Amino acid sequence: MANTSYEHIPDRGATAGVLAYLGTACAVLLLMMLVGLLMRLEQAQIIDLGANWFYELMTLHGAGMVGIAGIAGAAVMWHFLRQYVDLSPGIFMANLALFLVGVSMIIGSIVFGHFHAAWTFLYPMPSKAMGMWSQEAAAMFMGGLLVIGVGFLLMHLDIARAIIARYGNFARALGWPQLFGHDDGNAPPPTVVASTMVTIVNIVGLVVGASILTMMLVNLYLPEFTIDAMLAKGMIYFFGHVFINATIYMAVIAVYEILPRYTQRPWKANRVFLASWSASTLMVMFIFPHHLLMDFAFPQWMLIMGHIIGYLNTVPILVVTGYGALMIVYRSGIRWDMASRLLFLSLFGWAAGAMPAFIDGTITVNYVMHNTLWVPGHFHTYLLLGMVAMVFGFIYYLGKPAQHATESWLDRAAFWGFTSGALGFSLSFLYAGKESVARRYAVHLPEWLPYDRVGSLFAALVVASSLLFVLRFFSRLGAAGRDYARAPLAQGAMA
Ligand code: HEM
Ligand SMILES: [Cu+2]
Repeated sequence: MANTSYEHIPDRGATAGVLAYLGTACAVLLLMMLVGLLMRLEQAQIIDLGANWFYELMTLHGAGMVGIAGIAGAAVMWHFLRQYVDLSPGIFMANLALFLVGVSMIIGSIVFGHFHAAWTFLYPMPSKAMGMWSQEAAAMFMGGLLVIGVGFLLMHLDIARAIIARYGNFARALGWPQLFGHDDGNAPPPTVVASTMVTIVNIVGLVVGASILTMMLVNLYLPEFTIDAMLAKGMIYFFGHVFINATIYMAVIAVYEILPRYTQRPWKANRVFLASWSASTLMVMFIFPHHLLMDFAFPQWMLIMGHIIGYLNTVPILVVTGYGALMIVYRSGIRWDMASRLLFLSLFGWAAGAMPAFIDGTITVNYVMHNTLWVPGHFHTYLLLGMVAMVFGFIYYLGKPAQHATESWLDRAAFWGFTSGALGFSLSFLYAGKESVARRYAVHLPEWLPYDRVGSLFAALVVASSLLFVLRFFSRLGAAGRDYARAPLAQGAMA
């Protein structure tokens, strides 16, 4: 049984760059989780920071989490993509350096400048602070986002260059010859298809995001340069939607690469797989109006487009990935360890988190649900139980000292703590949303407090379990004699 030898599919091992990304991701993720816990405790009226601090923390948490999800996703993608194409480690590190500069600017703008217009920095709020923060604080925040965006843009341009050098063009990297012509079985591997999709959509998204940030920075100092508020909102949500969605499309590469290593069954990009990824490449860019369904001033066709494409895009990648994973695992004699468990959990979390969005993407439902905690319920489910679980799974995979190394009860306790904590925490948001509890409110009505208190308990469980995951990672990093830079799993298999 359990013939899980890895030597047929070697992994070149994590580079120092990937480890630096993951170290940064773990540290920032934990910090932002603590910030989230503080917000929830404030809503539960267990602590009393005051409304201003709540909105400052909300701005920090939103921007920090979205950014760190991008960094963690990029680490997964870069680690595996470099097996197929020739990526530049220098540019990869430049992105991390720019990220750290941008994060410092953002933290400075919030902690010292008290900026709190949320990570969505909706025009014209940053420049109309009514004395709550200075122009410089707003400029620091938006400048910080711009610096981070430039770093990601550089990284994606390098990835685009490397993919085109190897495959000729994006159409071939997406497997179009096999999709539309004769399927000769030589479609690019799933990692290349996914990376191509993410690179296309993120380059477009980041250019749009950088454009609106630049326009708003100009407006900050030259108020006579005004911007159409609807256009600004559309551009911000286009960028924000694409960027946060891209994080899960990067992280899912861990599932495509790691489950086959565990089961010795390759994950082939068949026609259905290729069709799903190509379709989503377009759809991810056209569904952003699902954030704008309440804006009656937007052209109606855009809202209807958001509704319909929102429905359509929920299905394809999720289904091919979920079905593919079941087929790979079914009767494979897979050895369940922390990595494979977390990856499997992540597919459940992703699927479960997509459902509330599907419901909220219905225009008539959206009028009632959109500004409630239903929406944070949706995205915390797919980001925490989906995206973050994928990243922790990847980290456990990299850190496994040998193929048959056993895990301690503490790891398993952390797994169950994380799973039940994240489920309970997300459900407390969803249930509150169903009860019409407003989103982004520092102060809650007395009848809302029970959900907030239950949510806080589960949130604390998530933080504690994540801390155990991260401590395990750092202790393995520090352990003498363990060299991550040499493929740990491939070696374990030969031992
Ligand atoms: C222990 C884990 C976490 C806790 C306790 C937490 C807590 C919170 C709370 C209380 C809010 C405000 C909800 C509201 O009243 O509107 C929030 C918003 C948010 N969270 Fe989290 N969160 C956690 C993990 C995450 C993760 C992993 C991500 C993304 C990868 C994330 C991304 C966001 C975003 C984007 C917002 C929206 C901010 C806004 O409305 O401007 N959170 N979170
Ligand atoms: Cu969206």
